Amino acid sequence: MALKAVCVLIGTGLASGTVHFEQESVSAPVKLTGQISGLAAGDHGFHVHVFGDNTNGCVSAGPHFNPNNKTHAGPTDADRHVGDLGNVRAGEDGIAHINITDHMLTLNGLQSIIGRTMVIHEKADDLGKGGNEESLKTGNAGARLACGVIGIAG
Ligand SMILES: [Cu+2]
Ligand SMILES: [Zn+2]
Repeated sequence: MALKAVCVLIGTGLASGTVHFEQESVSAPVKLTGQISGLAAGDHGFHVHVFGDNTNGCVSAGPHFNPNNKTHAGPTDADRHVGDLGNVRAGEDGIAHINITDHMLTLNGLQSIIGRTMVIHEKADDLGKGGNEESLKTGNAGARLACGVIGIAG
């Protein structure tokens, strides 16, 4: 039976959206679909952060989900944070359509992302190639525009 999850992202500004997650079997890749609106046109960093805590807004979600103690990178890199999904691109209408298949995320087991937080950022993620220390932690993606806790979906 497929595992399903959902995340509603909200913030203090205009950005908001919904992301659906589906995993066909326990070791299958995770498919993400949905959209985020209210964005500036262009690329925006998109990650799973470690804590499902939004008590002080998106800041409380902590750093990128990184159970294997790697440095920050892009979604196609072998060594990356589990939460590193790279960028999503908003069009001139301010909407980013999400259609990602990721082989490192999982909705089950010890490294499950359920109960953690999805964050959309102000700026593009440099995927660890920015040439400075921050690039290897956050990708220099800037402020957290909107976020939400990933929950089990029916
Ligand atoms: Cu992030
Ligand atoms: Zn990262």
